[in-house]
Amino acid sequence: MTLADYGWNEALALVFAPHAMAGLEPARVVCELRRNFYAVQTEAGEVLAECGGGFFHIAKKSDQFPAVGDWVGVKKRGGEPRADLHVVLPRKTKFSRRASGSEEIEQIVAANIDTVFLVSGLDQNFNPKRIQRFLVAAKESGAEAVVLLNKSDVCDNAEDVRKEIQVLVPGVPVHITSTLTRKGLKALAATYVQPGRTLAFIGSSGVGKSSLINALVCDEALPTGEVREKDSKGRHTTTRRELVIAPSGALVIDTPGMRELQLWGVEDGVEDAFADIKALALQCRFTNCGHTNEPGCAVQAALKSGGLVAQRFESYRKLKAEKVAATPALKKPSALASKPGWNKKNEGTKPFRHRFHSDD
Ligand SMILES: Nc1nc2c(ncn2[C@@H]2O[C@H](COP(=O)(O)OP(=O)(O)OP(=O)(O)O)[C@@H](O)[C@H]2O)c(=O)[nH]1
Ligand SMILES: [Mg+2]
Ligand SMILES: [Zn+2]
Repeated sequence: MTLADYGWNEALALVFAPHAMAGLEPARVVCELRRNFYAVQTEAGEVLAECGGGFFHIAKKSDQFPAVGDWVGVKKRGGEPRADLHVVLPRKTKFSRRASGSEEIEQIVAANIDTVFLVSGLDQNFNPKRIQRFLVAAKESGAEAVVLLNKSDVCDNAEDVRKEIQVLVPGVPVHITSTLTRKGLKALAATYVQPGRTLAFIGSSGVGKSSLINALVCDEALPTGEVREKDSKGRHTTTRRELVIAPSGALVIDTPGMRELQLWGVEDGVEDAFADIKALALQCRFTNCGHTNEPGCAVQAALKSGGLVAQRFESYRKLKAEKVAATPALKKPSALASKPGWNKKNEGTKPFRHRFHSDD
């Protein structure tokens, strides 16, 4: 496996040149093991990289710390499969959420992704509002967003649901899949699973993210878990974000299920995800129109004529109203964004090279 297999190219090499001059070697973050420790892929193989004191000195904000998918500069320690992580290259895209907790901290779920799949289960766990939320975050990320409605085998009217969702998210591909019957998988693989492309799978626990990755690309490399029968809730089988390379050459990031997605830096994402409403708003008579009962409101007119679905407008309003700090002031760098979903009891006991199978 070379670094090119992980997506390294001439454009990146150009950006990296000054760091190479300074004696650093390029690498891609494939797993967040625990705070400040990352498994990174270098040209010569995978090593354990640590963000040391030097890194803390320059990285002040949470989003400056490495995330899975990042390109970084490391310096190997002589004779060991270990390295010090010195620098994170600018990101092409990043999928962020607000970290849980009271502080406003950006948590980067995955960096430098081309496509983000928002996976929902067509069982009881199904939630259209959540899809719209995820979509706003996806738009904000800069990556292409695709909605997957998985577990179609347990749903009698999957196509009706798909149409319903499609109306809510115009312009975004919405696919029906099943890892049991393999419905939709071939088309997905043909369209999205290509060498050098980085794909991320995001959604609630138990919707089938790891199953989809296995079925699509990875040949059972990732552990999957049962869902509870009574409420279809997952068991948080995947516990950390991890990038794996598929036989097809695609790079796939699996993520732990998120109960909820707290939006981060949402303003542009909302506007982009609701471009149709934005376009309507430009036609309102008043530039500061609140789209409630102002005269000449194009949004209300579209709602009346059926050109705009009421449920979609409602989501737009709710998401706009959500309080999100655009630029949080962090007191200390220890308020890390990139907290791995890391299992405490296993601290230090697992050799990191076995990480693919060690989360169960
Ligand atoms: N009926 C049905 N079950 C599925 C399908 N895909 C996955 N499952 C099952 O759903 C359960 C959860 O699947 P996982 O792949 O572990 O779900 P996940 O989204 O990775 O969950 P976390 O890792 O906990 O976030 C497993 O029992 C799978 O076998 C599907 O298409 N149809
Ligand atoms: Mg999983
Ligand atoms: Zn208006």
